[in-house]
Amino acid sequence: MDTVYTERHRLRNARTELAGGELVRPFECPERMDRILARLRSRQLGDIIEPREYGLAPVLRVHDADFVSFLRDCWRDWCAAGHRGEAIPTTWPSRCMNRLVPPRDIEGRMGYYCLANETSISEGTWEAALASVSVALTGADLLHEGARAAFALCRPPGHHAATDMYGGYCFLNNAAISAQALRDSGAARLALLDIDFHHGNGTQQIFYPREDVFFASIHGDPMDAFPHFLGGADESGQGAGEGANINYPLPPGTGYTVWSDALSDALARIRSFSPEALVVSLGVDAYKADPISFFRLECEDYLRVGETIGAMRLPTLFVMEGGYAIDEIGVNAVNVLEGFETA
Ligand code: Q9C
Ligand code: ZN
Repeated sequence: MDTVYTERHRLRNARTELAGGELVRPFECPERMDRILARLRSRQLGDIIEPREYGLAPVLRVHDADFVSFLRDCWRDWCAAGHRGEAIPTTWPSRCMNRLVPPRDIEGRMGYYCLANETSISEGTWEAALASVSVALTGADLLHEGARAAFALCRPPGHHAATDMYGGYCFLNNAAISAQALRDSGAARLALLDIDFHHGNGTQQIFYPREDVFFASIHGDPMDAFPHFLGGADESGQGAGEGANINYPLPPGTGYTVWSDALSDALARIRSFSPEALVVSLGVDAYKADPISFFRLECEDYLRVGETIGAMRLPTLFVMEGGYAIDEIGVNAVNVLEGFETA
């Protein structure tokens, strides 16, 4: 299968992540792509192609217009306010404050639109996020043009980004935007499978009321893991979308035996939904050595993951999400793709 990729991800090169009360170098860093590219090339998986240009229209099919303007202008407005560090909010509309109006002031706007402030906004973040969307959309186009599968090597990732919230290293929801684009180009029903270690709260929120898009996520139990405030087993969709959402929250220490039972169950549910295509949010942070996660998948397990997904025989778009064990990120991501191709 072919991979869509652009060097423009390097425009996202934040210096700071708020972690354990310190500002550290972000786990979500440009080298992640270098490692995956090196593995793709050594395994000769297919061609690596540049994304096409799309503009904002497909983004605005999923995200709120003022949120998109906020992301576009945030770095300029933050600098204009005289701040010297990277843009990090300090106040939120928390549970006891319900004036839910985006403020004028940049500090207020950041708090309004931020779901988690480990994620600094830095110069070039918007340009990289928009380029990452173009990677996913080009992958969707490849499927639309008849490819059985494509790999959108997106960075920054997207699955935590909701209609009007950024955070968790995500700004624009690449998987959701490309799924919506597939719907708009004629696919009547679509499924999203999220195998990143973290719950895909953004993707779930975007499609929660919808009956045309099924969402399944396997992730660390939100009682124990980020993003903490969504991702429970009782979240099954809303209104017409009731029954089109399923979560598999799993406990610390979960290994492949239990994890793959959840995968099989999710795929059985997806099969009965009979989608025309599948979008996989491909995070590989369920790996045992991931520095911020607590599952115990082995490198070889990712081959089985790919085979199991491939056995669905659906046109499949893989969209890169998380994975922070740099030394194995290439092997793990490409193992999924190679497993898929042997299925
Ligand atoms: N102590 C993705 O994998 N903070 N995002 C975790 C751990 C945020 C992960 C804190 C993790 C975001 C795309
Ligand atoms: Zn993750």
